[in-house]
Amino acid sequence: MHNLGGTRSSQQANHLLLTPDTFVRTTLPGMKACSAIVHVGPALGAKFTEYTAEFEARGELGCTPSQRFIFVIEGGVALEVDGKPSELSARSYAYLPEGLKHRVVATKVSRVAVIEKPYQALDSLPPPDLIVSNEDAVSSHPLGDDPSLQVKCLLPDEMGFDFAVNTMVYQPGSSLSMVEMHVMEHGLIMLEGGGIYRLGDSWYPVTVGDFIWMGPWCPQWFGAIGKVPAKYLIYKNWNRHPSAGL
Ligand code: UGY
Ligand code: MN
Repeated sequence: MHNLGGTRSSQQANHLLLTPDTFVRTTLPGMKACSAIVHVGPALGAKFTEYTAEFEARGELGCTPSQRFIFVIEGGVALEVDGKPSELSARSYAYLPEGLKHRVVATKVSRVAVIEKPYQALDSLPPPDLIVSNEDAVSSHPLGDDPSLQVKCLLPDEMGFDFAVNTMVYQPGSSLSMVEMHVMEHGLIMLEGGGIYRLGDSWYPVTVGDFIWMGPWCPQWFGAIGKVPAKYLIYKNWNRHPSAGL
């Protein structure tokens, strides 16, 4: 359905909304029986790359020169490090430090969010180690003093990590308490429900399956609408001086 050229997708100077009707699939080097919907990357000015990998059963991801974070949206994959496999089911995730040889092979038809970013080392600290976990094993905390907005930090609160990935769950009718404007950029995948996202000077209806990139200082606000909670997976650069890497 061409919808007469209409779409909710929008590309602006400091933000991007991508809706599934505009997704284009590609194959990245090393992928087998797997394709990537590249959501954002350096071509747009982002300092990270995020894509959804869609696997056939026994499909495989290629390798990356960067550190990598994977989150299983649907299905299941085997992560192999040093010949040892770990089974990752829905909501499982892994942090793979830069240079760690690994394989990600789907055990069934799967969708996996993939975030890759060149590591910004600190002289004072060694880089982080491999993490394999599941969102269900992480406890949540309210954002500010609002219990209707719960956050789970999937990576430890340690300076060694130069990015954070969180899930945020909004009960219907709840919202961010302020319009945020901050140095960090975001990559966001709507996992459940929907609502209204303010990005820059526009307000967008958003729903499960959408992707959003917010550039540094992009004004942002979200309110959950509907009968089910809204949930998203959100990346941000973190723990580094704003001038680092210049
Ligand atoms: O972590 C964050 O900056 C988060 N509160 N931003 C957002 O949800 N748009
Ligand atoms: Mn934010």
